[in-house]
Amino acid sequence: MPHTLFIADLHLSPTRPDITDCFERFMQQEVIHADALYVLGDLFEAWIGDDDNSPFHQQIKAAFSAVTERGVPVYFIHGNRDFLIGQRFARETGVTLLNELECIDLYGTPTLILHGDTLCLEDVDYQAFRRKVHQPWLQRLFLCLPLTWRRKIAAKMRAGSANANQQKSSTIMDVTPQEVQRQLDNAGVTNMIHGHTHRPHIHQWHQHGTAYQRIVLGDWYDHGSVLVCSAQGCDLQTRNFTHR
Ligand code: LP5
Ligand code: MN
Repeated sequence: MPHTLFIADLHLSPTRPDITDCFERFMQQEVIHADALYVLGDLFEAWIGDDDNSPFHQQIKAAFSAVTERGVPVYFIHGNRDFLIGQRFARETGVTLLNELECIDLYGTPTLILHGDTLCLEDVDYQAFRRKVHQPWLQRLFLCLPLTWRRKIAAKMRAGSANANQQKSSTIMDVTPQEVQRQLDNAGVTNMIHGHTHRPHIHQWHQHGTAYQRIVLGDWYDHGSVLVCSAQGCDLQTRNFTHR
């Protein structure tokens, strides 16, 4: 049956070969049979510039090229860890970079897709941080720095983030329901798919007699998380890290 796949929050890094193995298997065995793959951000643990062409990054890029060369389109929306993925990465992999918010036609159902960080408005510290690091001049400056410096700054940011997150309540780090509704209404659609919060679930609710659906993709920490959508609907599935 024709189907489209969605993933997010893999946080790929050389320190987690189990996640990389599962991702490569997924690309080679599943994505090649799909109509399309959407990666909704945080594919990498941290991305510090397309010029960081390490053997690990070459390996991941090869996995994308193998799929796109066989004619399966792959679309990417930036996450809060890899918002610096740029056109060079896109050229090298055949992946199409999308805007932070897109409306796609999913087998007849208009669906809003996004990473999900922009829905967490109660996390005011994060939103302030996001506004800063999304300034084009700051990104250009960062990308001019030597890779060793960039690696150190990214590590500091990751540590600062882990530390800050320990002080935040789980409500603050979840989406703000009013913002979900506002973005849906603004786009004039009833369906949304996102990641970021690491709380995989299919939420369904009614508002003024209209049915709404919000699908949250899971992270790839203990197992893979894959959303499979067809004309029949969407199914949130998991994948084992160890090959059985
Ligand atoms: O990522 P995660 O899951 O830990 O938490 C996110 C939010 N944190 C972030 C920060 C990223 O993890 C850092 C990624 C580095 C990317 C590569 C470097 C590119 C640099 C480009 C510069 C132009 O996104 C976290 C949210 C959480 O999701 C849930 O939504 O709460 O937000 C924060 O932690 C933000 C903090 O509240 C405030 C900022 C702390 C960062 C300290 C920076 C120190 C930097 C020193 C640099 C010299
Ligand atoms: Mn995220």
